[in-house]
Amino acid sequence: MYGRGELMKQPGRTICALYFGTILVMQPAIAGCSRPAAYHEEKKLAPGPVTILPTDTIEGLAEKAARVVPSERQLIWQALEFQAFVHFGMNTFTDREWGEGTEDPKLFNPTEFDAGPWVEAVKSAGIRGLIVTAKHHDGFCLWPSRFTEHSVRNSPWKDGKGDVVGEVAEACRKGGIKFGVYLSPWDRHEPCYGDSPRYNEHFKNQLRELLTDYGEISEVWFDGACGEGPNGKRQVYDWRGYFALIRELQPGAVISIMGPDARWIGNEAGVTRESEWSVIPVVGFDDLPDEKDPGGIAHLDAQAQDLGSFGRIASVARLGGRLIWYPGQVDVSIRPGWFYHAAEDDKVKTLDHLLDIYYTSVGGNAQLLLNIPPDRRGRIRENDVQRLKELGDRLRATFAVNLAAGAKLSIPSRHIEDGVPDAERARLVHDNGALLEFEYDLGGPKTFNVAMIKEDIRQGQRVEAFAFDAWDGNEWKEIARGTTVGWKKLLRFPPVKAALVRLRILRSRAEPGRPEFGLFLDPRRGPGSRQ
Ligand code: FUL
Repeated sequence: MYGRGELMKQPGRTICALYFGTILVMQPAIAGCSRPAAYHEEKKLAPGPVTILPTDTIEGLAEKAARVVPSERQLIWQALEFQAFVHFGMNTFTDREWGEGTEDPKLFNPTEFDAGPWVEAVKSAGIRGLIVTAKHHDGFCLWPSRFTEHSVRNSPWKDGKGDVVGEVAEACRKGGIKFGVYLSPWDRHEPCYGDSPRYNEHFKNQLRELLTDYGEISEVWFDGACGEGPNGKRQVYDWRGYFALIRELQPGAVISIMGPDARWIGNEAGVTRESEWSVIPVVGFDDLPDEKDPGGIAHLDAQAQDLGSFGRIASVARLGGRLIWYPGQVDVSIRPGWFYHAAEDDKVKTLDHLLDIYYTSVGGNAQLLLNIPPDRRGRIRENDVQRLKELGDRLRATFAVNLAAGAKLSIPSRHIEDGVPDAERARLVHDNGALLEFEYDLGGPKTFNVAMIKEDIRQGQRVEAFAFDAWDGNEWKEIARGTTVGWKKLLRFPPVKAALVRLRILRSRAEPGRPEFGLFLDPRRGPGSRQ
């Protein structure tokens, strides 16, 4: 099934297979054509899973891969781009990363807790949502849950009348950012943990409290840690029941990591893959997470280097499975630990490091979830606050003016006619190897060192390779090239001065549509910068 595919005619387009199993869907006339509306009319776009089988042809697989699109909730989530993770709880007061569950609730006593400044600080970095650890593995609840004594209700903080989750939710709402919760299924305190049906009921009760008492919840973040309870038995989580409850009570909430809406990027260092796909093939037809495969549903190995290449799609199809829209989320801490430790006060990541993470995650078709842990006062430390502002200032200074806004776009055509034989068609790509070119006349010389390319992911993710060139007055000079684009691709390079630039789409799974394009100048990026 990996051989060259038969030429296959479909209404309005012709599909042919070219090099390395890459499939190109070519339009009879590319220039100026915009297929998205037609795809909708044909009801081809699929926000749900698309089945792939050993009987699928290469052409069929390419067509399927090109039409998987995000759900509405995934689209809203992707547009957030940058969120804050806030690890705060018992561990903040015991100087640990994982508590035992035996800690005395009286240890939880922030002296100057105020969620308002958390929200101000994260907003200064350009962050648009915040996820708080309502319950970490130690089982201590930051809200006064009716289903446990192990919570803020039995702490001295506000005489047991406080509610961290409630105050953070309120501050986010006031600040105009999204609010989400981390709820650890692994609970080292809860006595019924390990008695699977009972604990699942308990967990759903807690989930119900969070989903009903705090207004809109934009994301529920589950990690997959699992252990044995006091009865010596390993807990079996009722993922199906948890998901159903979330869909029922907060249909707009994205369920992340051990959930169907967003996958773990595969590391906690802020690193993305060169090719980051949101269309992911998964083996089999089981949608649930499995604790043996952290970071995803359907037995996905979220740490694998290749998650979405066409070769992988083809090998999954051989076993039978599905294509799902499953975008990556990059969770990384501003400090070495997830929780606050005074010993790490001088280990806050540098601005350059955070910029590297930003450009490769937000600018690499993933969402950035940057953890900022408050201290024992219940405040974000001054140097972390300062770093967040520096990051935001730098991003604002860079992205304030799009130098390509108003550029005149032209799309040189390849003049491909219907009925041209497959082999002939392959020769009809541009002389420079591009399937499709977009030329931008900037209306005069502009200096830039950042470029942005975006696909309209409502029509799927299609581009497999691209190059970006500038006209130096005599000839085209290639500035950068890359593979996937998706929601957003950001490229950094030494400053270039040019009046004419072009984007070459070198490989695409289907007609790529017209990308959104931007050019920017990061004014403070020195000539010695690494990229
Ligand atoms: C992991 C947890 O074990 C860590 O403590 C942290 O919360 C991280 C974000 O997820 O699974």
